[in-house]
Amino acid sequence: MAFQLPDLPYAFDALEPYVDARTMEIHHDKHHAAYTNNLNAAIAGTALESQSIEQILANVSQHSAAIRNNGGGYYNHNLFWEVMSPNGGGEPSSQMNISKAIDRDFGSFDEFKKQFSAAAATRFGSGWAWLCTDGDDKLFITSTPNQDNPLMDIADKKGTPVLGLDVWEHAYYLNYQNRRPDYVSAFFNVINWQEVTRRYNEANVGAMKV
Ligand code: MN3
Repeated sequence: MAFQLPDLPYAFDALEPYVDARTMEIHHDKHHAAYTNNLNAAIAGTALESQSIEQILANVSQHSAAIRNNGGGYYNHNLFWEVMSPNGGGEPSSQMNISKAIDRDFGSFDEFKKQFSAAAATRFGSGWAWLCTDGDDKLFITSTPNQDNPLMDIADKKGTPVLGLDVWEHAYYLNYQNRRPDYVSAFFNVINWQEVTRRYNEANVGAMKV
């Protein structure tokens, strides 16, 4: 069963003015499609065809560079589209577990925003910034190069991503050119906190402490 490119959950222009329609179209239809097709080509005829993407990433040190790069690219963009929404942005409702956990683990939403933005701004070259949970309810921020992510056994800090931000130039260059910090700031206007808290709850079943 080959991996499928998911449809975007909104129109290409739905996140304007924060993310422009042309960027969304190329990013989804070209970049994400290529990761998906290249992943399928890399696992064709192997036992990995019957594994989930999470299983493949958890043992990625045993696989080829093509599987690491394209498997990561496939998973990361699946998450990325879902953690943005035209109805998103602002701070998570204080009723959401993710809001309570952010206050507990970072002190305040503003402090979380500062640390996440710094992780995104300082990731050298191409990569991702992540808000993750460790499976024992705790949140942490990390970043990864290229299409790596914290599910991979080769990651410096391993965990389950609940929010991710693509800081490859292909994600922002048409609209923001070299101004990555402006793109990172704009991202906070489209974060889908309903989805982030859903992922946080799902990753901590049986371990929730908030
Ligand atoms: Mn990308």
